[in-house]
Amino acid sequence: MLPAAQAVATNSVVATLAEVQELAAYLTKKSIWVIGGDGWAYDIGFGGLDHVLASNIDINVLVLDTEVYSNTGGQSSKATPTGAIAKFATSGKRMRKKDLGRMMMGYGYVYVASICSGANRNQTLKAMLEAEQYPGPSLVIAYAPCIAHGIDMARSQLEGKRAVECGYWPLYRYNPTLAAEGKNPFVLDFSKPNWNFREFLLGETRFTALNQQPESVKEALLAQAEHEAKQRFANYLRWQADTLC
Ligand SMILES: Cc1ncc(C[n+]2csc(CCOP(=O)(O)OP(=O)(O)O)c2C)c(N)n1
Repeated sequence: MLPAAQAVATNSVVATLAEVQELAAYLTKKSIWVIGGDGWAYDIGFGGLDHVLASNIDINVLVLDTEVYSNTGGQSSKATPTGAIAKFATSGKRMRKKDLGRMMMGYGYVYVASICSGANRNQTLKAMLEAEQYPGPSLVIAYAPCIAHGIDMARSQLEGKRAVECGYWPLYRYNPTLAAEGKNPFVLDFSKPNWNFREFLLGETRFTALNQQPESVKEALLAQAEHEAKQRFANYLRWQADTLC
């Protein structure tokens, strides 16, 4: 842009543009980050989020996914997983968590990452840097253990680690730049889960509250939650193996 302006500049503008040229090293790339919760991203702000991510602009979105509307007292959102107790889902959510990352990967030109700092700081950093560097829209979904989960918040990083290890929360990066290089854009960042899934769920009061339900209901919801997580992991393995993603 500057050389083109210099080519047509006259009079005092020439000196001004020369000064701009001299100071060019100080003109850094503007980094734009939008930060919001799951209630906003998955539900009430989804139309806007979808519109922005479907655009061609270089913008980054970080979703702090507490899996409930935390600020207003823990109402269930579309990010709330099967079986979790929340307001408006007081007997345990009956439907699965919306897969926002998968939806946005469908565009093919949106950078998408699922992260959890308690489980893997290196992957968290990598994803944030890649999102920043990607010259289009980026979405980073971060697992955010919350007081509404009924855990000891002093150990929230450890809870995140457990969530990843048992297959509850996935770590992945989908980078359209790799596809442009003929490579698979989908990278799975966690190895085979230990599937201590139930143990993990029953360590949080949002799931132990299912004890108030008939045993058959509790059992069905816990089994459904685990089945969905296994299905999701199987999908990730397929995508990772797929060279034509
Ligand atoms: C369109 C709209 N509807 C409702 C509200 C009221 N409101 C304020 S904060 C909030 C909860 C947001 O939850 P989430 O996005 O998950 O963020 P968290 O509180 O978990 O950080 C709601 C519903 C709002 N601000 N805007």
